[in-house]
Amino acid sequence: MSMNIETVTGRRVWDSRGRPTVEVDVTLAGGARGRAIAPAGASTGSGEAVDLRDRGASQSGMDVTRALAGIADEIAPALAGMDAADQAAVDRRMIDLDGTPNKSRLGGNALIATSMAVAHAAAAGAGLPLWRYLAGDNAPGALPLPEIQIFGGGAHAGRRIDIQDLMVIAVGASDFATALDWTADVYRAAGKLMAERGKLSGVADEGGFWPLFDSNEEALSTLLRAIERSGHRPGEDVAISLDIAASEFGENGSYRLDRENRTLDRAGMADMLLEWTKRYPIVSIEDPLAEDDEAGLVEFTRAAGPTLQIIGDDFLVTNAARVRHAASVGACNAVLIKPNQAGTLTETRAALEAAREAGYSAVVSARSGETEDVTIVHLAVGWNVPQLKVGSFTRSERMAKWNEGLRLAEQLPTGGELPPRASLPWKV
Ligand code: 2PG
Ligand code: MG
Repeated sequence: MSMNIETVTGRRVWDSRGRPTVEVDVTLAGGARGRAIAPAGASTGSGEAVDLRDRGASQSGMDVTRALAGIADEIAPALAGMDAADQAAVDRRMIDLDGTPNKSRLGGNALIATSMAVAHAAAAGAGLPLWRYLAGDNAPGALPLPEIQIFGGGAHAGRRIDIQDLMVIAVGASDFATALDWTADVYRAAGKLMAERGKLSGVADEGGFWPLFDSNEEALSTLLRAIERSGHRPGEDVAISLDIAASEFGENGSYRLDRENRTLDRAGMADMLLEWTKRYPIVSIEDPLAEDDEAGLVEFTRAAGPTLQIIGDDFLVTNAARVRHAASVGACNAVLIKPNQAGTLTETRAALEAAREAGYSAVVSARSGETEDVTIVHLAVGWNVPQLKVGSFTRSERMAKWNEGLRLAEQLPTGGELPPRASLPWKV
């Protein structure tokens, strides 16, 4: 069956925040089809591939007409006739066509939707599920350990609290389905606690409870209480992980905590987080300091790194060169892998390989603006990535991914088995 690309068609669809986004359909000469949708971030790193928006009157500037025009006028003709099985060549063609260092001309949204749709079409042409196609000659991995949000904050909740994601990781679960069961228990317990305290007020962008808290630490202590209430052992069964998303409120080594009406310097910020790791069962912290605070990240990693997972998101933006640099200076010990930060699957994969070479762990991640697209679950399994972050345990753009994991468990020779604990970077 011919794997040559015949058509590439963009379409305007809507994401979980009710904003327009880009969907791409790819057909191959042999008849196979692939489809993918670009997600969108709210707390974006400055080094990410640019999400091309019209900036006109339509949809408050968020419309994607220009990104779709680029697909129709330039990307589709350039990819026509290319071999969909040669992902690297397809992605290289789009990178060259765009011609900018940050994909600002054709848009990272146009490129990633196309790149993923090509992979889907190639997998369909090969008669394989995407995860199996991506694994190639490598043995398929285990399912990734879920990292699931209970409270949203920061840019995903009108900055109601400063820190962005308060999440749990079911570190004691033996399989994927059990990890989801335990998380559902914690989510419900957190909802009851909020209701009892008169603090239940809907959900934030990724489905975690809206954070009606008086301080950042109140959110943390409520999360601990919710784990206890759920009947699971804090730290042993279910641990806490945080995405501070510090670039949102920190610059030049200074961190403004609006909720608490105080400003911390780099050392003060690091001390606050280190203190929390002593008092709460925290196994992972993402973006503890801002993307411009490499010195702070190096110091923090030196202080906490041996027992804590420290993930670079805004700081590393799924970029292989940045990961290599971080490893050379000793900043972070894990990488968030978001395909749309890189802009193509080939570059996403390169960032993951750089992480592996550096001995860094990796977490495949969704964005705060998501859709029914479940490609990232296949990437995590096919590329053997040990962890997956897709937001909370409500809203179908999130549940679609967790549910896809349950389906993949049935296809994997290892069932729903999770990566061995020893392969993860924290001590519990
Ligand atoms: C993050 C993501 C997901 P956003 O910061 O890790 O929580 O948020 O997509 O807004 O960058
Ligand atoms: Mg983040």
